[in-house]
Amino acid sequence: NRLFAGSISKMQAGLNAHPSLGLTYTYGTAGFRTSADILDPVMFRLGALAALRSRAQESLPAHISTPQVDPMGEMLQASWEAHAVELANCADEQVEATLKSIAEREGVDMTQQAKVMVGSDTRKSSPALVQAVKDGCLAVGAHCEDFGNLTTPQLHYLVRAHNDSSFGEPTEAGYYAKHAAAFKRLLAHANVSLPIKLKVDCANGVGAPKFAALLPLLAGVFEAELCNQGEGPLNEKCGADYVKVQQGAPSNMTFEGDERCASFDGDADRLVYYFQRAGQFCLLDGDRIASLAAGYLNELAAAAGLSLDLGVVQTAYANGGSSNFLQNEAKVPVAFAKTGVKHLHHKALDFGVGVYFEANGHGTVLFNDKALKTLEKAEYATDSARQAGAMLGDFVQLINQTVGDAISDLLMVEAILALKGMSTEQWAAMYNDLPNRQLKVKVADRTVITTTDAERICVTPAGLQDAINELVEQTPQGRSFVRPSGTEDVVRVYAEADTRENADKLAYAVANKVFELAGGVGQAPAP
Ligand code: G16
Repeated sequence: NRLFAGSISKMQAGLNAHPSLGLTYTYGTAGFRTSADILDPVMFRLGALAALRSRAQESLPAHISTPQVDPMGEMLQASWEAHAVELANCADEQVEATLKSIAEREGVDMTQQAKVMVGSDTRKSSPALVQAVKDGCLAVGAHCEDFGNLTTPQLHYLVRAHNDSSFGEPTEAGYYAKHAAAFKRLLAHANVSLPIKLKVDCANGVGAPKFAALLPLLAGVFEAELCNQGEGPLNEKCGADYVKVQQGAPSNMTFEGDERCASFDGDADRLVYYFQRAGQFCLLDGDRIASLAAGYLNELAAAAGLSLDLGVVQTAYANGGSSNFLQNEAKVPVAFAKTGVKHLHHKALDFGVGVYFEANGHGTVLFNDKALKTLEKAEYATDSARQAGAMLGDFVQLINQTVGDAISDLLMVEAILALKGMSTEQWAAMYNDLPNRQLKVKVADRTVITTTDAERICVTPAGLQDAINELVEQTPQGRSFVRPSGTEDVVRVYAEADTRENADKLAYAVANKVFELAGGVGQAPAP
């Protein structure tokens, strides 16, 4: 009467090798994020859960990265997040019963084949965590395929391609071939001198070797000089998050004049751009990428004579300058979602073409089924309309629609700039960013902060939102919000205003209110 008859000994052996540490794990914004040395039992259990998820989808492979799991290559479905939390936190003796109960609740047929695909990054902790996943799969009789080092979005691509052959070849080489071919088809319509040149900071992460592997396929069309290729620690003084939060260049990268540069983050799912204007560092973040993509895809749809219902999804972190530009100048509908690509992705599917980007550079463009059908069935009145329709089709191929992908997003940006004949300077001139500042506040228990309205309003602790309102009212073009991080043990504070000085002043005043009303620990925030 046991669920995993015949594999019981493997389950017990797995539990013996990956025993519970008696800790409590939370799923947060994007998976179980904590120190690698306490993740071993979680990865073992998630290996087993991914196998169940695969069986729930009639043997379609599921995957584990950090660790979001889903057979269509998208982020794990919300109900399964709850299962993951339940399984990660039960006692060793309860693991089997918990898996059985999840299988029953989800109607999983345990006689189905199961396949799990796993990838890893360049960190020293990866091999042991991958082994834990493999043991979890083995414990429930599932096949696990280890793809070695990959960027997070490459793994999402592989899972999707494995389950849907129309998406692409389910190999790493297939990923490069698909993206390179679509990029070159688009570039054939551009009137710019080739090759396009770019400097790319790879955050000392897995994006470095993976992007390098793509470059030979783009020879003559696109060249990139790579920095921070793994010689230093991951994300340290480099990478998209550092550049965005510090609003300055990464280390080990020098650039002059209007040279265009970009930064990936450690697992290459985020992308930001920058250059210098009169010696000043100029950031082009996720909001800029969204504005560029939304504007251009709308232009193409109009040229093709198609109505595709394009919209943009942003979070509270979106710069007020970008939201204002999109809504009032570009006349594009904007929806707001909570932080975390899983929330944006979901909301973006409400649009025919859903452009979603977090300001931190994490995002992509989704073409929903209705939009894809419109494209497929389109009848064009003129050759130029037909060409615009074909180019939209090439963007469908170029963009990794499973999840935000720094490599694919970079190619999308470069293609749009080339097709529009737009310089970095002109891209930056689309709208003006309001000066902004992000801070972190350490508190005893960050769950005392609760929010509503896509995290733009703070509900508890009592009095905090009133205090924020008062500070915002005193600040020209002021806006500020606070939210508990879902990946770090801190409260995040965002503020923007008419000037750098006012944005900093507002951010520190709000951070001090958080410290005072939400149980701050250590030193009060100070510039
Ligand atoms: C993850 C999520 C992002 C989110 C970020 C910060 O990024 O995937 O959607 O914006 O964490 O989240 P929080 O403010 O809750 O800590 P990444 O690049 O680490 O996967």
